[in-house]
Amino acid sequence: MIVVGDEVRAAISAKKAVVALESTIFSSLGLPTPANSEALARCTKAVREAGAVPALTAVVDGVIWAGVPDELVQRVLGASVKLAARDLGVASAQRLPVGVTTVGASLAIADKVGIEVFATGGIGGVHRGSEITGDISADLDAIARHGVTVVSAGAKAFLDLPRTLEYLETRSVPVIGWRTDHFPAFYTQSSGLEIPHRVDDARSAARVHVARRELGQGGVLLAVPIPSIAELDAQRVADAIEEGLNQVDLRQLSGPQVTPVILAEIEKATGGDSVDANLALAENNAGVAAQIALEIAQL
Ligand code: PSU
Ligand code: MN
Repeated sequence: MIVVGDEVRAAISAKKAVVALESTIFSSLGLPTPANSEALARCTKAVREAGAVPALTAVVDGVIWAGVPDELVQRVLGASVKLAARDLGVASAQRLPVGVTTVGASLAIADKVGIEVFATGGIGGVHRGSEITGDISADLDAIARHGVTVVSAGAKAFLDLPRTLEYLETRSVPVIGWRTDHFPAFYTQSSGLEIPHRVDDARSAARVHVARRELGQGGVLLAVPIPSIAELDAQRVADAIEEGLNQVDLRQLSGPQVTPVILAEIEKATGGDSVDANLALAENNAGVAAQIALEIAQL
């Protein structure tokens, strides 16, 4: 069963701006405690200050929430079961006590309840070595399928970014730079990879969203670089990623176990700076998403 939180339901029916949020990033799988709850607080504040309503998605006691009520948020923050879109129906039918949503799961929920803008830190994508493992995040197909504008600082830093962009092209997902011509690299502003489109303000992003909706096409990936003040050193990040990927190899990890382990290694290797950067970019994305949601509401 899907339930829309009271405030979110009122906002949707009044055609006001709403921004959906995934919950994996706010759980221990995405960020260490207490950075995870700080991230949620900063993201929801950024959405509200821009004048929109945040809709946190998660599953609690088998209920699929769009707009988790305050009294359930602590349970979501403490969750350790990650739910992709394919897991939602099972989690609901089997009354899973608590699970956090990926980008893809969150988009499925948002689309179902009529939320058109979503924010996160970084999306999943094509993993390095995918030609062997076949590991391509279901987030990419979810963006293609659901008519939601996805605001992120690109994809997770340790992915195969060129192949991720190729895959998005294959699935007809427009990748649009926010005030940039290059795909961001999560912890750094640019991967050096060119992307085909750019917008320089929220109104322009909203117009693209509406044009796609008229065409009956799916979602858009809006790639927003990390604020320059929060950017990490590219070489340091590359070294840290190397370290994380080694761990994954050594421990022979695969599937959903990969991300949490690599993120933890990057945190270790950067002395915690990666966490600060992650919070800054997520907060920034939430604010940009809220501005776009407001513009869409006005068009
Ligand atoms: N980006 C991060 N940390 C994360 C994720 C993304 O920096 O934890 C999460 C998001 O919820 C995303 C998911 O949707 O990982 C993708 O997981 P997978 O690669 O297993 O599809
Ligand atoms: Mn995967």
